Amino acid sequence: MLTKETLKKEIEEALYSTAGKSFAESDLTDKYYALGNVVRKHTGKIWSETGKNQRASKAKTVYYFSMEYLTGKFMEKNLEYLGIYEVVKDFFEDHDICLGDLFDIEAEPGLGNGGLGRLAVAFLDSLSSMSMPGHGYGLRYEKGLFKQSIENGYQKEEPQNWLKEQNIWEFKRPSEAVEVRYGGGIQVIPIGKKFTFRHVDYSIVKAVPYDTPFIGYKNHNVNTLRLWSAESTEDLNLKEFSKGNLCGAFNKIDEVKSICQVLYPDDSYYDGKRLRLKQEYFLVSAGVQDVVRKSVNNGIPLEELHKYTAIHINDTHPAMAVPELMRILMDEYYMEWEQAWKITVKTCAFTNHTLLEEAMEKWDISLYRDLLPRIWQITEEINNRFLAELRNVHRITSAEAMDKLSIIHQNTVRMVNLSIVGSHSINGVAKLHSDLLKERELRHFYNIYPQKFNNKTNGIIHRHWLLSANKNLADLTEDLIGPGFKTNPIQMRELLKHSNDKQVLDRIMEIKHENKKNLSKYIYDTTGIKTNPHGIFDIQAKRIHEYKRQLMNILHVMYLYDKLKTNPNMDMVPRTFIFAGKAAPGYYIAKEIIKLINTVARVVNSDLTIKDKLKIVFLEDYSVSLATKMIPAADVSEQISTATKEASGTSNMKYMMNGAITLATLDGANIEIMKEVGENNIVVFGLKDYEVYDFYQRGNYDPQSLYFGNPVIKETIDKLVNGYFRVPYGEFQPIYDSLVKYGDRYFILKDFESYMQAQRKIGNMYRNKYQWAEMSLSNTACSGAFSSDYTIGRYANEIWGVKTLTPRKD
Ligand code: B1N
Repeated sequence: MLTKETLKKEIEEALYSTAGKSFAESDLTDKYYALGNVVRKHTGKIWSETGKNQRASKAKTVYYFSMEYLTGKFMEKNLEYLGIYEVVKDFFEDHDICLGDLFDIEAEPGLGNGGLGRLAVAFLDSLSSMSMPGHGYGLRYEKGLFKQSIENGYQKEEPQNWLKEQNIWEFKRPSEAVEVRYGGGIQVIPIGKKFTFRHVDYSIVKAVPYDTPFIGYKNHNVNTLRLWSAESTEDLNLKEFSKGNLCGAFNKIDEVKSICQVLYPDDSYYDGKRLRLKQEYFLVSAGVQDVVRKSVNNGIPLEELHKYTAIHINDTHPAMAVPELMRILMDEYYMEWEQAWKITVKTCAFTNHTLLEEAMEKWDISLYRDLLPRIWQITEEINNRFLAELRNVHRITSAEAMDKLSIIHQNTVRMVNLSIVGSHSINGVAKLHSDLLKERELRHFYNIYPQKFNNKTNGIIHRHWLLSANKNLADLTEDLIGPGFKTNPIQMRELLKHSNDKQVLDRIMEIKHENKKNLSKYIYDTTGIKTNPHGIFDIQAKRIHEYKRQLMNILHVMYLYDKLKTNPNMDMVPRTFIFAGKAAPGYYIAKEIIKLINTVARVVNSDLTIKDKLKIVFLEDYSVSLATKMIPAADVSEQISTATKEASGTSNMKYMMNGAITLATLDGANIEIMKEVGENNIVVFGLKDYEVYDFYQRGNYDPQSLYFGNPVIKETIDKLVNGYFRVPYGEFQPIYDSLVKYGDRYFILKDFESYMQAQRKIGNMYRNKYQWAEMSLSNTACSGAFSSDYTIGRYANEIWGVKTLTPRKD
């Protein structure tokens, strides 16, 4: 047990060693680093014990390969999970220091774009909190996702330099560096009747690991997130230097450094860039080499690798783990193809995160072959053998089926196909999404490998989104049903027993009101906009993407504004519509949508005639920290993607847990949210998945008839181009055209009427305070099912074969 007295001593010692200052001399930043060092020390021992325990048991271990990790800040979480939050808080309060100010000093590593990267962190959190041997591999990008600011309504991007100050949580491990090879050619060397392959003339990049401890929740278990960083090898410098070619030497160093310079800012979009391919192979090669080396060092026979090790491929970005493992087993351990292939397939598992065609990775053969000649050779051989299997085992004769299935197709390598062929499991991330994979997008694969397909609905860290982000709601929950839900969140259902207790319902509304006041203050401090916490806070915070339909949301706001203008005395619950989210820097229409939201906001917020009944806010630079402020303050959660487009969504679950009412299309995990909470506690609208597919198949969607046939729609949309918002002529023409001229790809006009109706329903429901509070309570109560602990339980059982390993205290 850490007492205040020992903590005082430890912080003082840490201050002397890290800052060379006494407590009295030190500033807040010094204290942050000192506290960080104390946490490091306490973590280190458990970390080392966890490692020893995992190695000694030889328990099956999963390695999660992901190009993205959205960790959020660590300090608060680490204190909480180590069980020392209260004593640290007391200590600093004695010195009139608020812990929140200390937490603010930490830079947030934005090493991900959105849901996919946050999910990876949720999984590491759950693995560690359930004492399962599971570790993450990723890249240590020097610049995370760009920092967003809004200037004159437009998004501006700046590099996000999270490593500018020292990162207290990482441990560099130079002695565990490995070499990654690019370019060159392959020599075939006959040995007797066989061949071996020798990679020659390649260039080497050194992959140096930086480890971050992932602490489990009060369970004496610490796993590892290992992020690789690129460094040039010394002899490379020396060779060029000795040739007197200084420039050349530096150019090469720059080229090497560029690999981990920056995270690609595209969410659900494939760009086909050479540097991205280099990054992906860097992660895969360093990671798989590390997995094999650890296994060999721990005395694991490689013939049985799959019994001890699982490799998880998070979307197709690390799909080259398949040929890379083949390469290592064959070229470095002299295994035969057949044996290496069996082991590889049994080791690897793959998650698909999207059906969007534009997100599918298809590498140009020439790029792939030139950069990774041996990986290309192996990929080609995998495909040849796969095509033979299709003909000889599965008796496939249809050219169409062969065409769909082939890994190599029209001069590209299709990474989804490679991932499926090379894995024993493929899963989608929500029930609808997994069904659509089986029935539609990947049906040809499902026909030959039905046993590989399964669903694993996403989850969220309830410890973060409830226990930490909404302490008052967590405390109320504990008062009502005891503390069991903290480690077994499904118990939150017991809250339902209190749905008719007016005192409880009053408390629920009070807590929400407090949270809204806090967000209101943040909004005022950062934007100068005054918002009314007595009205509805309606939030849509996520990446800006056409399929997520922020455009439909703002069009509805434009319609409401118009109604208020014609009738300023209209009886309406005051509403604040809050947006946040980044657009990919090259995604023109998404950036125009940001401009539109800010334009409408400027006009509406400054219009005194509507008497503060309507406010619009765009909060800049959305991040895990900002989400943590916003989500507990939401009355309404906008989850309005075009059906079939959002694979799962995860913010939908976070809002639900915080008692917001979801305004939802029947897409992704919204459907499962509805099943859990019941149809009366969610508001759904819009086209269903099969109706969307029906329009595609018949090709008969006609937005123009809706535009010309419905005066409300026409008048609203015309405001984009008729000067109403006083923007330069033509500013929003591309948005207008996307709806009226280019076929409205995301069915905004089709769903608009039913969306407006749903919004009206929300407004009416909010007037009945107890009815609303009861719905809110039901949402929180039923959200426990979406804890990532349960998701990880299912991955562990049904895919990886990983089990809880009781922590051992030495
Ligand atoms: O993954 C999340 C899901 O909840 C979301 O519905 C889904 O959109 C998201 C290429 C992606 N799918 N694909 C990506 C990200 C970056 C990139 O370069 C694709 N992100 C998702 C978690 O399952």
